[in-house]
Amino acid sequence: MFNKVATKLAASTFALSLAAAPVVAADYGQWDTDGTAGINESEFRSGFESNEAFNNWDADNSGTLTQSEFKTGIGDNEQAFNERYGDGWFGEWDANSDSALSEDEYYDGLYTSYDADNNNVIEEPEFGDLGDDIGDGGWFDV
Ligand SMILES: [Ca+2]
Ligand SMILES: [Ca+2]
Ligand SMILES: [Ca+2]
Ligand SMILES: [Ca+2]
Repeated sequence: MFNKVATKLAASTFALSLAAAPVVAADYGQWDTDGTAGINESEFRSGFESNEAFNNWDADNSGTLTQSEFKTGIGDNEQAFNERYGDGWFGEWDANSDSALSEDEYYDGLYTSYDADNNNVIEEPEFGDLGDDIGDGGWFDV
């Protein structure tokens, strides 16, 4: 009797771990915190702010990122980054054209890039790329 219950428990634990296997889906749930469908800009910002890439790349701790700080920081991932966001991404994100990205410009640029259909919400399929970029081995994994 006890063995039977234990076996059943083990089986359901196994099933649960299989269901949890897609890491990106689990992350999406962590980012989508307010219960409304999709990730809005403030959820995106809270999710992204725990990522250290911006601070690490900002070598002189000025609070803004120049193109050369970015190039040094991103290293070998520069080409993949340009492919993801488009070759002119730096100029597009630099809303006030001072040749440096503030944190606001950086997050706005990222958010807009991942929101592929421009409806101001990042849905789960759009989150797929972000999950890759911010996860293990992605360029934000610094
Ligand atoms: Ca939400
Ligand atoms: Ca800087
Ligand atoms: Ca700027
Ligand atoms: Ca969208």
